[in-house]
Amino acid sequence: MQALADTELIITPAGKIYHLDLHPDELADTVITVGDPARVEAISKHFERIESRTSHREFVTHTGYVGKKRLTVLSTGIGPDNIDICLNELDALANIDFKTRIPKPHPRQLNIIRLGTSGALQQDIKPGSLIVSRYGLGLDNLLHFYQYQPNLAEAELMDAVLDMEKYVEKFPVRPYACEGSGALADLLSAGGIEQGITITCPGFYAPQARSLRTHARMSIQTLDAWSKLSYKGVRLTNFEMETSAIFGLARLLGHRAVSCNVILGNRLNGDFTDDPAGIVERMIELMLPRIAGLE
Ligand code: R1P
Repeated sequence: MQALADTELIITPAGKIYHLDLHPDELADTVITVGDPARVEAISKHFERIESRTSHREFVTHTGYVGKKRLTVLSTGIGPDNIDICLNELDALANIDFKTRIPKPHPRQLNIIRLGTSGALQQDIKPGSLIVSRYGLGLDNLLHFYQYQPNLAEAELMDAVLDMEKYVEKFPVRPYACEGSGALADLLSAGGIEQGITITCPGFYAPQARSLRTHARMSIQTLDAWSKLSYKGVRLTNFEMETSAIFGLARLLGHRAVSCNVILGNRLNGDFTDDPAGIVERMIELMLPRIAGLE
């Protein structure tokens, strides 16, 4: 196999991957991703020991231990374009030899777990609720740039989307469906947390049906109509800006991924939490022991 060119795999003079500014040794097998750089510290303050701390652009990374479990927590910043960078660079750290610049013969599988915030797309999902994404529906286009072979569930979910398009207004862009890890979703959703289908949007305003001084092409009424979408008893639950891209790239690269989001607001009835920091902290306190217990 040919070595990857300097412009293909960019390694800094310090031997670190270009954007994340991490050395391969600084990566644990289980990676928690968050959007907000401040949430990295909110998670690593629960670590018993922190091995390394790195900060470059919006990418803040802490690696340390909860009990015997080594964890990396990384902020991705906002949006699927950053997920393209983060997932490819995490995989390069795990699976490319930085000396020879050649992919290693036996790839290492990472657990990639997003702990995020999100808007609800069902009337009955209240702010403060947790949703574990079982599937992603990407409106963000990222996976369209990759050669991607949908699995059976993804093909069937897309059939359900195409069926709905017969009577519900189409999304302004062609969606793609991505499946997360069922095993990780079951682990994080234990105790009755709902597993859902999560829409990933390429922006916060018009792509999430918000019109301040512009006019969004997709309305809340359209989203309300799409809330009838379901696949194998899993309904459309929420939207945010990273999950589908994480699921798609993780599957392409052979990693396991899941996404757990706390609901800040309900977009169908306008309810918004009065304690955003508190509900994020409660998600972290509930999820961290589950993640630390992963085999
Ligand atoms: C938008 O405010 C951001 O918040 C949500 C969205 O996905 C987007 O990244 O997630 P985080 O709180 O994890 O950033």
